[in-house]
Amino acid sequence: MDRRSFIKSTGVATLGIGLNYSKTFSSNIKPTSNPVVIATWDVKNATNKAWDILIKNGESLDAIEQGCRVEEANKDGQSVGIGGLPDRDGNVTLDACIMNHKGNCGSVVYLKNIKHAISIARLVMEKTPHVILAGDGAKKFALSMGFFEENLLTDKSKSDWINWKKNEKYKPIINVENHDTIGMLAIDKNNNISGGCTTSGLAYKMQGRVGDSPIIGSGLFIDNEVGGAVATGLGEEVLKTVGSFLVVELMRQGYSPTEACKIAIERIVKKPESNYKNFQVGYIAINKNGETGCYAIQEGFSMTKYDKSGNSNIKSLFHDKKI
Ligand code: SD4
Repeated sequence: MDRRSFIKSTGVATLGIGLNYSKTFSSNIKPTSNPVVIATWDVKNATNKAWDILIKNGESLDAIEQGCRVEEANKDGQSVGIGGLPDRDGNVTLDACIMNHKGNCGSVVYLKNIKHAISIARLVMEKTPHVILAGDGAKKFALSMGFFEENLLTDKSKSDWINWKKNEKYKPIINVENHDTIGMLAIDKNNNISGGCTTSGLAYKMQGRVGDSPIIGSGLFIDNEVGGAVATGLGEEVLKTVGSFLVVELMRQGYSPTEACKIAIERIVKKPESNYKNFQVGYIAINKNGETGCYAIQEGFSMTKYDKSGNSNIKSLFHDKKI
């Protein structure tokens, strides 16, 4: 492929920007808007909790963990923590990961009966020589760290599952109740960026299925010199394009957070035989300057942002709209 067709295919031409590596971020850049926290979907309680920590000079990693825990403890959220919709056999299984400004990360997959998956992911990062713990091993580790088991299947999620079983049709739902997997990114007053992602995954998935959310590079990626990104939506499509890593690498090339998210979404949309009209993927991103952005395939995605001007929910641009 020559340079012209490469530029065209990556969407650079559409955006009217060249591949200008001289724009590469330098750690000398002094952010002006910090602290900032952003999260996928409409989760103002979660960003509020994170902001409380950031504004008191707290570390972005603590803000991320505590912010994500708010949604994990919310029984009404049916795609994260307690209350999450189960797999097709009735098991609520959680996936989560966390990454800090030093490039360290931890993750849990297929975790059962422990609601604060994000905290277990952090402990995997801090207390073990590993990055990912799965299933029974993840639970055993959580119990050894003082966490306790509880039933995560609420009456509401159980009755939704029983209704679903009448037809057993598996179709990922677009924009579940505007409030889905939580992905969160924060930059603190010391200009350090961290991120986290926590979910019960897709409703009625096959037993054993793991999505993008706990996979570093797909569901989440942080590079403290450049920025961070996190994904929500149909995890299989994010995994196939290593979406969050892609967004961060695009920001490294000089793209704004919104532009980077847009190009990563187009990577999915333009795949051969892509049936993107049937599913949703959304990205949010933050760069070292504290600038933020988001982009999705379908209308209906949003990002919650808490910065010095307050806590607000911002509608995302989506595939058919030009930026
Ligand atoms: C997954 N990406 O397990 C998650 C689910 C999600 O909005 O984000 N839903 O594929």
